[in-house]
Amino acid sequence: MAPLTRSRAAEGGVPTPLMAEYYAQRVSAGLIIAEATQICAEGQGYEGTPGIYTGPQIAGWELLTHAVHTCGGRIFLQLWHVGRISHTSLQPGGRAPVAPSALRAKAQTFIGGRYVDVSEPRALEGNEIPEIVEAYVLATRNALWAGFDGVEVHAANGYLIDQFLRDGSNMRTDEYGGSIENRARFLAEIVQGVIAEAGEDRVGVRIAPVSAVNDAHDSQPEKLFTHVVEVLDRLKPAYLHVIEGQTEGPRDFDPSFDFAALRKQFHGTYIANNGYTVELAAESIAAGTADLVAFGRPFIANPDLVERFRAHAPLGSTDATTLYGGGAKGYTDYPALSDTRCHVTSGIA
Ligand code: 8OZ
Repeated sequence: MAPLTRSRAAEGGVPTPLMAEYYAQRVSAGLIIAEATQICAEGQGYEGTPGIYTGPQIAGWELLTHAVHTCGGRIFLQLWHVGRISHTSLQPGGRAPVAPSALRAKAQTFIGGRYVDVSEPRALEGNEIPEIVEAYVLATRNALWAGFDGVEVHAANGYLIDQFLRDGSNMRTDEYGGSIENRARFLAEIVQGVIAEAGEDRVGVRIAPVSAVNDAHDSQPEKLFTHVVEVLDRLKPAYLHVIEGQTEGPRDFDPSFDFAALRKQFHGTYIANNGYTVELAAESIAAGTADLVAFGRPFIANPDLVERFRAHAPLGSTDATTLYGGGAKGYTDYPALSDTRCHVTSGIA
């Protein structure tokens, strides 16, 4: 199950028993990658997203991972810093969001149930960068403490790491900007630090080489991501998770990009994602163009997606009005075909 932002955390970015129930309903996925979760206060860009840097947040996650494990599941946490995809009203002290360079993204975020333009960011000082790398390491320690089986570094979708990678958002003249090697340094330092904390087999990395979401763009994406995957292959995370098209959009967003070549470059597990049908997933695994396929959006309305695939049963459709924020409606109330799911609420509510 791919990470899905649902914006239902409580005040202070604290995960709730309702979130535990939602994930416990979906344990038949095999491996769940939990929603993008900010590693520090500055890393938040949307209302209602959870964090993994305070005591109450860790306690909330602990209850959630316990529910998932009790029901027989496995769960990684996706570590997130939004960088410039934020708004002053979500930032500590109402300050500007941080980014590699002071370039405002042509993108929106949601606050108070409405979409608003993101704020103008300020460029990070060189000495602040190691502090953010350290925040990823501490977040990893917190995630393992809270019982997660591992962590996924979110390097996709135009957020902070992706902002460093791409020349459309990184104008730095220090060792974190300019050449492709320099732009990939931030990601490399984070993955190295996170692996040192958790071990190779408990770390994954997600990238979105052709996605233009959140104003992500690069003049040479193929060259950039060839280097990125070369670096990652050396660092040996357990898996590389690749959005092979436009995020939340078409698979064939950039048909010229050679994902098969990227897959061959990486010797660990390759998880393919974006717009797969069960048939295409089976074909890709048989052909060796993927080791695993992650499904995201179909899991929203189909907690028993795997069983439905197996039974060739029709899939339930998603209510677009309850995707972000709110409570149980459109979150934990989607039915399974047969009620064989693990019920955990009474024990933990
Ligand atoms: C949808 C809404 C808000 C954030 C991503 C974390 O695209 C997200 C996200 C998705 O990676």
